[in-house]
Amino acid sequence: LEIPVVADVLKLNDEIAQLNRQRLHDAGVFSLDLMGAPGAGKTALIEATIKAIDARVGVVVGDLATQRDADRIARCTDQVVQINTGKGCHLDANQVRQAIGRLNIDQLDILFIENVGNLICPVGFDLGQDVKVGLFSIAEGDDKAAKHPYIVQASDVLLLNKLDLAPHVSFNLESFQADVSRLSAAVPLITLSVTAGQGVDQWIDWLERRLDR
Ligand SMILES: Nc1nc2c(ncn2[C@@H]2O[C@H](COP(=O)(O)OP(=O)(O)OP(=O)(O)O)[C@@H](O)[C@H]2O)c(=O)[nH]1
Ligand SMILES: [Mg+2]
Repeated sequence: LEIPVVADVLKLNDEIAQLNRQRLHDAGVFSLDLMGAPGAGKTALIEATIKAIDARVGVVVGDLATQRDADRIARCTDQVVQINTGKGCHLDANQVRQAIGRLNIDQLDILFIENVGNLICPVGFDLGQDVKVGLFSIAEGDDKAAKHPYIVQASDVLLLNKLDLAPHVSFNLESFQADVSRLSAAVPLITLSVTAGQGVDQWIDWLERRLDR
């Protein structure tokens, strides 16, 4: 008896992700999958980026419930779609495919995909993005890179937010940086405070350099 074994449960997701990638490339859109813990500042980063960059930005935002993030982002761009995942802890390629269908992607230069606040589940799912961005904040503690190695290793750039809170939380930056370099020697780490506007220019520089490529 030959028992069928399904080895690659992600195969369908990856195929749809590839279609998303092709569609976005055909439209000349650079796309980012923004991953990070709940409250790390993902939406705040997107808002600040739209204000700072000279480019047309669309946003797909995933949350279990509510359209609060989309309501915030709608003040910066009308190209925004909210996905409610229910009990789902991450976005998948098919949800993103449907969201892209609601956007005017031919009119965009950049697409941000704000993933569900979670350091674990979003890592394994290709959405069709060009780059994955991992966002931490110092309020979460300096051990989070070491405790969540896969997001560190899957990210093309890492951001460490809420530096303005440094006087109020104990956070050993050298220890965090050492964990990051051990896990992913080449990944750039940009420290910033989105609300204080500190370091945002370095993030914009990184993004513009990627856009130029
Ligand atoms: N002190 C400080 N607060 C910040 C900073 N960036 C974001 N916040 C605050 O952190 C809270 C969460 O920010 P959001 O942008 O909603 O975070 P998020 O990652 O999108 O959260 P979820 O979508 O719920 O996972 C808000 O109250 C922000 O104002 C920062 O640089 N410093
Ligand atoms: Mg958010």
